[in-house]
This record gives sequence, C-alpha cells and structure tokens, in this order.
Amino acid sequence: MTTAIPRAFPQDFLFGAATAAFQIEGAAHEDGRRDSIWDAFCRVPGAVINADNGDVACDHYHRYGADVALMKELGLQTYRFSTSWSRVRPDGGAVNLKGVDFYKRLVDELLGADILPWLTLYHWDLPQALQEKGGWANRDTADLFTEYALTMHDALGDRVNVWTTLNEPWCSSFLSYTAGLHAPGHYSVEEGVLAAHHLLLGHGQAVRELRARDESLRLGITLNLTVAEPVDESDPADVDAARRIDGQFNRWFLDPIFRAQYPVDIVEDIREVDAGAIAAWEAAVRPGDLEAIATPIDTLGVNYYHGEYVGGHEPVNPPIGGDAPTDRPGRSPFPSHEGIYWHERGLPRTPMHWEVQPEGLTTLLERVWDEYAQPAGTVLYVTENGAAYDDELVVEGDVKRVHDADRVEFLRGHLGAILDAAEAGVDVRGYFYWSLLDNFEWAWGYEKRFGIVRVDYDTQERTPKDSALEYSRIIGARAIDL
Ligand code: NCW
Repeated sequence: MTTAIPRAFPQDFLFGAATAAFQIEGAAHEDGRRDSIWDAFCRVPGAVINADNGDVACDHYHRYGADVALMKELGLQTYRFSTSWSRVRPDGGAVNLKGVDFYKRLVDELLGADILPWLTLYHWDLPQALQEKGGWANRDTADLFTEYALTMHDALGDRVNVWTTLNEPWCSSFLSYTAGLHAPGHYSVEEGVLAAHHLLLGHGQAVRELRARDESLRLGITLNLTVAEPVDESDPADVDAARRIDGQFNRWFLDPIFRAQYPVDIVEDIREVDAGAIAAWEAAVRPGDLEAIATPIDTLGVNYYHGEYVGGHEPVNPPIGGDAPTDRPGRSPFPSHEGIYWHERGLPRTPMHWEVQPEGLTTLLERVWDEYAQPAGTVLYVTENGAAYDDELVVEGDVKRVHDADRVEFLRGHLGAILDAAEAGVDVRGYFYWSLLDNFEWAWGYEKRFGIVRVDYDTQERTPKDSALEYSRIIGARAIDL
C-alpha cells in the first residue's frame, strides 16, 4: 500500500467559494428590486438558452440562512458574493433600504458562522434604468457606481473588510457591448472600449473614495485573465496572434490598473480596424482618469478557467464547439480579431468546450505576480476557478449523491497548480471555487452546472456533490494528497 504524501497550504491561505447576485438570488421582483440589464436581456428572444431567467434562480434571497449553514458545514473560511445594484439603488439613484437590509442579514449570518465575507460590488447586473441612458458607454455610470459603492459602505463598512469593485470587466465590456453575447447584447467596438474605460474609471474612483473613508479596508478588483500561447513560438504570425489575445484580454485591464497606461500596441491594432471607435475612446479618456484607475489596490483577484492556444494561420483541425451558446448572431469580443485562429492541442475539455489545463494557472500567477502585483505591493487571490460538468444525481439507499469525479480532479489539479506558484515565490493567499451552487450560467441558462453543490431547480433541494466533500476534506487537512 502506498501512502499519499500531503502537500500543505500556507498557514494564512483562505479557502472559499464564490457566487454572484443575479445567478443565485432570485426574488427578482421583491422588496423594491427593479430590472437589471440581465432581466431585460433574458427577455430578448434567443439570448438565453431555454429563455431561462433569474426570477427564481437558487432562491438564495429566501434561503441564505440554510446556504450559509451549508458553507459552515463544508468548512469554508470565506464566501465571495456580489451585491445587486438593482436591489440597492433600483434606478441607479435613490437607495432602497429593503435591498440594503438583505445584505446586512446575509453578512450577519456569515459573520455568525465565522465565515469571512468577500464582497463584490458589481457582477454584471447594471440597473436597466442606467442602460437606458447608455449604460457603461456613458461616463455618468462610473460616477453612479462610485455612489453605489459608498451606499454599500455606509451599510456594511463596519462589518465587511474586503471589497472587490468589479468582477471581470472584460465580460461586462467587450463580451456585452461588442460581442453581443452578454447583456445588453450590443455589437459595437466603440461601446466596448468606452464601457471598458468607464468600468475601470468607476473602479478607480470607488477605490479612492473607499480608501479615503477607511484606510483599513482591503480593496481590489477581479479580472478574468488567460495565458495566450502561440502554436509555434518561431512563427511571427502565431506570436502576433498570441500578443493580440494577451493584449485584449489581459493587458487592456492590467496595464491601466498597475501602470496608469493603456497598451499602445493594442490601441493601434484597434485603430486599424475601427478608427472611429478609438477616436471616441481617446476623447473619453480625460486627464486624471488614468491616475484614478491606477489608485493602488491591496488585492488582485484572478479568475482562471482556461488558456488560449492561438495562431496566425487557419488550423487543419480546429477546436470543436465554440463559446456562443445560442444562435444569436455573434461578433468577436476582440476588436482586433482578423487572422487569429484557435487551434486544438488535445487537452481535455469540459462541456463548455473550455480546455482543462491546471499548469496554465501556475504560469498565469507567476506572470501576473512578477510583472504587475509584486512591483505594486498587491497580493493575489484566485477568486474564481471551476468547471461545468454533466453531473448525474444518483440515489443510493436513501442518500442522494453526485459522483463528479471530473470536478474532483479539476479542483485538486488547480489547487496543486496554486501550490506550485506559491512554491515559486508567488504571494497567492486564497482560492474560491466557482461556484458554491449550480446557478444561472448567463447565456447558458440553467443548462450548465458549475456548483460543488447540486441544486434541484424544482424543489430547491441542495445536494453536496463528491467535489464538495473532497473540498471540505482538503480544507480540514489544509493540504492536498499527492
Ligand atoms: S461566463 C464566465 N464565467 C462564468 C460565470 O458563471 C461567472 O459569473 C463568471 O465570473 C464562470 O466564471 C465567469 N466567464 C466568461 C467566459 C468568457 C467567454 C469567452 C467567450 C469568447 C467568445
């Protein structure tokens, strides 16, 4: 018999799970909440698989007590959730106290269970009333976001210490305003670049104001980052494809936040394809904006799911499947995409068609640490990582089980990749599995299940999957077995 060798996590490493308001709360028309852009987008024919919506979702709004008890049972040390702007300031303006109260109750429940609340202010659910005024393409939205951040701090500043401004601004700009795949479903390069700038501006302003109120807060942002690998390192077209993907996914956000500048190569690439968009964007980037965006942050949240294997020549065997779940017309989220091709490299893929490549997380953490975080004195957290699999519920005796062996392996692999990065000197202090619960997976509706806890959407019954039990075991041991 061989004995597994435990690989321990650093003492202060935090284990958690993540969710987002629109994806789990439901209660869409209760206690003064008004439509967000996602409520409206769900009504657009063909925008979301099965025309699913967030009206009920996981009914977390009513079941948060039991959900927190479940987190406690699993041993989670921290819980990353988002607050809904549409609940708290339903028209983007006046404050709705009933909405604020929900988050007070949730945070009190977490604190009572000794779980650290990790609050994200914006996970894509802009009040529809603000979209009607141009949404994130309108600069006023950045100011209103800052006001909303302060409203949340008024309510929770005494109880919440860790604040994340935005989740994945790449998604709420380019995927939403340029690719049309996420709400509000527009197809404009100009709106995409404007939205990205105003999101970043809102982030910077909010950090500045929150910091001025309370120096002890731990402030940051969460980005979806990737590793863009060229098919052939010695082929200039392949290397250029990787540069453009890296630039549009990663550097477009990392450079302004950490260096107070946008990547010049990408500005020029976009100018080539849409000079008008870049002219509008140049006019929108006002003096002082970049200084605001680069207000120092304490934590950078890294969301990692998969890498990009790209080249500059059409592949002989292109990857099967894509990222668009519906038949809605698609446009690339990358303004500069001509001549970039995704290639197949034989890695396993999840049902989202996302590659599984834990080593990519090590590479990514090392790169972000060396080039951005360490020089700025910012520490890293993996604020999302997870996988959707076609889970099956089985009944064994009178116990329900989900034997999600793939997800168990995914979890262990990525935790191992984090340990590899930590051993190489990266200051990475925590991991949040995405997601605690199966939930509303945006354009994929309820079809894709990312949870370590299964949700039966007919009964709202929660069933911890094998991955939840394994995660709980790992958290208890503070180690993975080799
Ligand atoms: S869609 C997405 N996700 C998933 C979502 O549930 C969560 O709210 C997000 O933070 C899981 O993690 C994030 N990420 C965007 C994927 C990019 C798709 C790229 C499409 C290119 C055409």
